[in-house]
Amino acid sequence: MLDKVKAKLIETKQKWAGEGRLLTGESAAPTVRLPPGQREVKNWPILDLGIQPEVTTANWKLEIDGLVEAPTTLDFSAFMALPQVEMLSDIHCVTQWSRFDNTWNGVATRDVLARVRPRPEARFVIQTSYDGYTTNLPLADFAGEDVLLAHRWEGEAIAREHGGPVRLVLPKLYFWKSAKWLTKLTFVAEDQPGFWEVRGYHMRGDPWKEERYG
Ligand SMILES: Nc1nc2c(c(=O)[nH]1)N[C@H]1C(S)=C(S)[C@@H](COP(=O)(O)O)O[C@H]1N2
Ligand SMILES: [Mo]
Repeated sequence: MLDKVKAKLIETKQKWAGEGRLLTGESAAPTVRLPPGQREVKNWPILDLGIQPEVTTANWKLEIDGLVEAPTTLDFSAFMALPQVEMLSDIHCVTQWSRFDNTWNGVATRDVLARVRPRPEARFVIQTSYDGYTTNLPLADFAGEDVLLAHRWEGEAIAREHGGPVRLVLPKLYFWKSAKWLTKLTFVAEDQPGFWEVRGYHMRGDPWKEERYG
């Protein structure tokens, strides 16, 4: 599927990484709401590789594997049977837009972790999506109390273009770390770069440290 992606967009973003574009050289404490080099938008831009897979709640599944005691595959009803939470958070995209106050409903990653029980060697999580996208995270970031696998935004099912039926939402890192159309979580001991990380983007991606490029 990735051969059909927006080659031009990928080329441009890869070039920015090479040139260190958009870096202000400033850094801010996480207490500052708008991270350096960001501007607030009121709309919600759509960013993806040009493929918006059509996944329904009927055929969606989430596989959780790798270094966990209890690997599992959840269909949508098993996912909805897990404890449900509501969270309010901000989005920060590496292309410099931020969107404040998004209300999400879904399953906290903490409850996913309680279910699969990562082994002590597990230190990173690789997300895989239906469009072939991948992105990596430190387990400590994935486990944050504000992180969830979301199925609703502002009270509505997450639209296909924004990654429905289920996407990750991790507010403390740039939004490329939040996979849309999520279908797999793999727990690993060694970090592995994902789609943008192999193209020059940061392995962690903290907006307040401007970890845009790696
Ligand atoms: N599966 C998948 N997830 C993805 C992407 C993608 O191309 N495919 N793009 C990432 C990027 S770069 C951003 S900024 C956000 C955009 O999410 P949005 O389109 O809902 O704003 O999704 C991230 N997750
Ligand atoms: Mo992005």
